[in-house]
Amino acid sequence: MQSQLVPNLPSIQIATDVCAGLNQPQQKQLPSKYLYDAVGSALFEVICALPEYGLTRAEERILRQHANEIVDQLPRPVVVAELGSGTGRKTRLLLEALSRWQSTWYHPIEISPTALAELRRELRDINSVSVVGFEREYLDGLREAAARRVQGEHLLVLFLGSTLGNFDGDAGAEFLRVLRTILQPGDSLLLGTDLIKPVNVLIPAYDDSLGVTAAFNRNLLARINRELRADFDLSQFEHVALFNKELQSVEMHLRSRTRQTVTIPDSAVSFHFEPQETIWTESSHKYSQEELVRLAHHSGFTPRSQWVEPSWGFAENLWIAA
Ligand code: AVJ
Repeated sequence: MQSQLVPNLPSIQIATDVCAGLNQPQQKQLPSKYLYDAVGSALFEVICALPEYGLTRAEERILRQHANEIVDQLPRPVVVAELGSGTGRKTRLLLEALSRWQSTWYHPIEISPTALAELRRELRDINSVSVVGFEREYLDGLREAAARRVQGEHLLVLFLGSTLGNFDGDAGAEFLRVLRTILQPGDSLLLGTDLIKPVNVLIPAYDDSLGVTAAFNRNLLARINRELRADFDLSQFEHVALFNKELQSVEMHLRSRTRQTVTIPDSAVSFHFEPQETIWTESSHKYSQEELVRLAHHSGFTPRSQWVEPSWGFAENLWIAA
């Protein structure tokens, strides 16, 4: 396997985003993408192994059982771009299935250089795959990946793990619409989506008994301390998972135990917290079948096939750009 990385320039984006989020007058918030530094990514790996969090294992079961069937439905030859590379365990199943037909260019798109490096190691032994990773935001990376294809090649975009559900409100639909404009008719999207399920299953999945998800959430503050030299006292913020019925989303928050002030000296700012005030750190939307069909058409795709894991409730959707 051949592999290379297109790196990003170091940025002050995180400082800007943190200040903007903590300055929100109604509900303080922090972007969930910053949960995934080296520590956060390692904690997320542990979450995926927890009995309460069945999402990742459900998707892996679908791909293990149906990878050949999925690949057989794709227009080929195909170049693969993946939004958020994860560990590569799920991707490997698809790339191996593809290798029965072709050798493949694979473009993981990921803002975490550690995740990209681990992914390259994980896929090193698949001979028929050439990896060129982009350390970019999803749509910027996708534009670069799309620009590299040659006449006659189709693009397959992988967006697994129900990461789409982390876009709040209409942002997910809007994201898919923009994504579609980067594609050509006949290109495809393999979209992993967690399905609606009982609240008494969902809450433990995001508030597990070992406290791993709590650590994952609170690491966001630890990261801001590390990278921006802020002074969050981690013992004064607690993890909260709640279900927003109206939006059909699990929300993670960090709740201040007391009245307190947090300072980021490098940015010369401080933020005040009331007792019980929360920082909203992530939403994880759960999809219905009807919503998925609507979403596909609304964003310029035709649903082609769907594979459902019934015991947890997860759907892998293959959509073709109309
Ligand atoms: C990887 C973003 C899909 O929303 O379920 C897991 C992240 N957050 N536990 C999800 C997550 C808390 C996960 N995604």
